[in-house]
Amino acid sequence: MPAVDLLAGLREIVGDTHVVTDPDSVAPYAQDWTRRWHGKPLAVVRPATVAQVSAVVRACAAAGVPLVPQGGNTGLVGAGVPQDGEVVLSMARLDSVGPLDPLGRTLMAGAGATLAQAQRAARSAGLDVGLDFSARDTATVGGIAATNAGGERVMRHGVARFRIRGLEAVLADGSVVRRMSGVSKDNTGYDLVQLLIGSEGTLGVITAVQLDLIRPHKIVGTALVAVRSVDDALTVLHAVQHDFTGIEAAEFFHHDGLQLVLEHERLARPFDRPHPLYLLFDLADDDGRPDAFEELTELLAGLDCVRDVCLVATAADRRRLWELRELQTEAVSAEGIPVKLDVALPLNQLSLFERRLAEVVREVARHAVPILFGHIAEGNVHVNLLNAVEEDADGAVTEAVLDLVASLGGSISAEHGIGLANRRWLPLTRSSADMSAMRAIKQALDPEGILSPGRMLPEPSRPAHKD
Ligand code: 2HG
Ligand code: ZN
Repeated sequence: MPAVDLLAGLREIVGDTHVVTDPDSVAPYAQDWTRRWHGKPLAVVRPATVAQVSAVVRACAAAGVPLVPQGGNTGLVGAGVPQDGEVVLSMARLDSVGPLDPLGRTLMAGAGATLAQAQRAARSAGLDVGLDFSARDTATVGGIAATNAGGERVMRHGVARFRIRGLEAVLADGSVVRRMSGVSKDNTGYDLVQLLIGSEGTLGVITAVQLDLIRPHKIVGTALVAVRSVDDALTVLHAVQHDFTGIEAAEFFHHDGLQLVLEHERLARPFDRPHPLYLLFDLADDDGRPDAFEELTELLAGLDCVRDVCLVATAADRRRLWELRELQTEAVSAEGIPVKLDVALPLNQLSLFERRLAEVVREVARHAVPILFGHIAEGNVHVNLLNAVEEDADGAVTEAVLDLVASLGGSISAEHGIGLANRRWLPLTRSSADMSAMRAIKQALDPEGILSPGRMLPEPSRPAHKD
């Protein structure tokens, strides 16, 4: 089918104004915000209902034109960015939030609802989503499900797949699967919900999500602890976890990352003098100890490896400390396009990884400036390498770092996914048996390769664009 016929068909399904082809309006959908991933889509299509999504998928499949679902476009691995000639299926208009079931503790949300919208709805009922990260105002619930996103609350409440009870999705043939009974025990056949979570748009288009809400604990305080090394940060975390049950989030960043945030965001420095590394954590009121704040102050003061502490309780002060961590991504991007890697190491390999990383980077990209930060409780390090994009043109820098990660028993993709960025490196930590099973799943659910071809798995054959 010629492209003009497909566009006419798509206009009939979603209405003229929701098939976008003029370059200025297409631009925000065609590139990710790091500016590393971009393509020239045939069109951006914005359906408003699951029936429209299904009809769009059918029309694209009939025309042999691949499509890529897109949520808030906050992904970092090119999974939701179009390649040339693809249709972008924007989920933005499927943004309903609710209903919320307070008894079963679930919240329905359309794929295009933002995380912040879902959080507000849950909090208005005294509950919470149990997921949080800095892109909350833009990242969508569908994107979170499709990428199995992580973030800051994972140590307590798990990654997205633990926070999702059910979902609705359109498969490559346009059929709709809906698993949203809300029943938390359901062993009826293969778990398609869990299969679709983290499939990055390659197995189906997630149109709605049923979130599994948590009962939040009150946060007693937030601590920023200055230490010398990642090992010291782990020692502090371990000591706090020994004495308190409710550690909600544990993050780390280095001096150079903090420096970038302070410069770019014009924020006040947290301590009079610089320190090599910072541990940031929230303490929740699980134990119901009335003096928890004072007890934590005392505990931290008694630890030899602690060089300085800032412990705060008010919402404004807590926000101020969290900004030092959450704004690292933007501060790095303001410096230039980084090589971005998202890895996880066993905790006992974390300090060795940091040491070896410095050597490896010096060897392969002499001018690179590594900025490391992340979610320390899961050993999840966001490796941002500034001044390394050129040296990484053929993947040499990425390969060197990911080889190191694999040799230390880590994960080459902790929470950002595979997308286009990491597909080449999958065999580093996935056996040929793994790869064959994944390919078989893709082949069974999307035999024509219509959904996000080339993401996740290297693409064996791509359907030709018939125009
Ligand atoms: C975060 O934890 C995000 O802030 C982004 O996962 C990480 O920019 C990054 O590398
Ligand atoms: Zn992260």
